[in-house]
Amino acid sequence: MAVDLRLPYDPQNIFAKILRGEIPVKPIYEDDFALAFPDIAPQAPVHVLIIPKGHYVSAQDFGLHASVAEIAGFARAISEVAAALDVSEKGYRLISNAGGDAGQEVPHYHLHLLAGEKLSAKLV
Ligand code: DGP
Repeated sequence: MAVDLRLPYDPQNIFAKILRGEIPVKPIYEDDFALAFPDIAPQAPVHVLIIPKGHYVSAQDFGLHASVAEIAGFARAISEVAAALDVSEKGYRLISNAGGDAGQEVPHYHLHLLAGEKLSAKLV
């Protein structure tokens, strides 16, 4: 079911469980602000999810309520992930679905990083 952005953060969402280590993932990158791991249903040869460690429902929630340090740390982490994946030269796409019309399914802010081929116009 698509995310209702009016609802408060649900600590039982799947990415909160991943952050608590209750669901195992293969980390691509991790620091104080972010965790990156492969998407379970990849839409491109490289499809990685980048999530902040703080509890924010969406890009909107994160942008309005995260601290400047969290926002800066997350921005840095995105580039660290691209470097770790070695995709910055050929290019990559970042997507964040926010709310029902965008088809957001998991109510913890995340970026999809897609790469590894010439990407078609619509993905994720
Ligand atoms: P979105 O529609 O933007 O909310 O994308 C959520 C993504 O999360 C979707 O591409 C599939 C992925 N996903 C859902 N559950 C899991 C999981 O348990 N593990 C991993 N690695 N990815 C998941």
